[in-house]
Amino acid sequence: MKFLDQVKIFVKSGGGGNGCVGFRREKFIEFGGPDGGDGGRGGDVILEAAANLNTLIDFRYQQHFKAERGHDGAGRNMTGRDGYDCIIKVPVGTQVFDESEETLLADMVEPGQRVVLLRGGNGGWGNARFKSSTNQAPRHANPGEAAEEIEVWLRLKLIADVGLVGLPNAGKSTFLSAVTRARPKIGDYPFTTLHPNLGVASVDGDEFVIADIPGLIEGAHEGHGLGDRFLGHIERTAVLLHLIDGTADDPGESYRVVRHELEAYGGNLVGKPEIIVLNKIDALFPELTEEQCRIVSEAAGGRPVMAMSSIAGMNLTDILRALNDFVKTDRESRGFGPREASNTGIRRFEHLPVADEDDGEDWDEEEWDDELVEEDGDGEAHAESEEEEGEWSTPLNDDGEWRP
Ligand SMILES: Nc1nc2c(ncn2[C@@H]2O[C@H](COP(=O)(O)OP(=O)(O)OP(=O)(O)O)[C@@H](O)[C@H]2O)c(=O)[nH]1
Ligand SMILES: [Mg+2]
Repeated sequence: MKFLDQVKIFVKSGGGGNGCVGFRREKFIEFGGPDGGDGGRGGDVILEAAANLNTLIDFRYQQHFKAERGHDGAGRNMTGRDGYDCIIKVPVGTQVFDESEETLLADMVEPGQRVVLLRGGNGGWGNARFKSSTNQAPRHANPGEAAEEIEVWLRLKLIADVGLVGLPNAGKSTFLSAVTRARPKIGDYPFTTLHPNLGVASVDGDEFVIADIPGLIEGAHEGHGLGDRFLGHIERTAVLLHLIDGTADDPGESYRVVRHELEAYGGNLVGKPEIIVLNKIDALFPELTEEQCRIVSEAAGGRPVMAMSSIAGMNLTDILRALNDFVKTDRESRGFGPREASNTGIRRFEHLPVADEDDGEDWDEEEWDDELVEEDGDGEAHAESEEEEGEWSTPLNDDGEWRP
């Protein structure tokens, strides 16, 4: 299918942090009791519908998304920090399917809508939780809940913002290929384009989707040429870009023919904003360009006519800007914010840069060391005996260093 943009991504939630087995040890305090803290919760994987994204292009560069693991608990009843969520921004209109591509898991229709795709694992309990009257020194802590991982398909149905109309050979496909990365077929014969093409253009940091459809000829509404059945693809666009071949003998007539077909089609196409552009001016002397523009303008009831050349790259930016103004106004009237270039869309974690996965060791070891030395003085806080050290964890190792 032409209009479907789809990608497969791998997502993994954060596992829970492990509970800690620890005992309170202080000079002159006997039987300090268990004080191992719980592990933190792992981060969720969350999808968020972003109004300022258009395409799934970002997912070409990154397909693996992982939330952060919960940090392990520690001695002195310290609970491990929760892992950060992984928030994946997708364009509004994205559907999420499971690996088989059949079951719909989520439908992202509202800007700002959030769906939790995977939940992070719970943290394990530390040994302080297991203390009871019959077991006052439990040497057992729970491990954190395991992470979940799945592969899902993201599917986006593109909706065009700008529709290209004009007679065959007006240069619609050439324009699309000049301002977007789309590579439609181009030829100097009518009806080169047999099915619609889409491309994403960007100007001044904004992006919009342009649809190139087969050319219209007189009687298209009666089925002449390829007919007007492709006009349905541009019914929901914000603006039409009407291209006219500047080398035509009577560009005014070209304009009228296409307008007439749009009228006959209905669907409020004639009521849409229209930008009229005389194309191929690289092949014309300046005086002739002016003359042709005047003729088209007259046919269009005195409306302004712009001039450009897709092949020579003349005035393309001006035209994109003019289109962008209409697209932005239309989007604002529908409650969407302005669009931005999409490659800024993915943020793995909302608050912090990504911690290196799994080990959970992002604290400053020296800082911890100082504190411990101060309170514990001579480094008494060691495991009770050599054999026990292997079995359970204590916040300090033999050298009195912090060991999570
Ligand atoms: N000199 C000149 N030729 C152009 C320009 N733009 C398009 N052409 C030529 O015009 C011819 C038709 O271009 P297309 O882009 O295929 O026209 P189209 O409107 O898509 O035509 P259909 O798909 O048949 O409706 C090609 O030979 C292009 O090279 C231009 O700016 N200057
Ligand atoms: Mg074409």
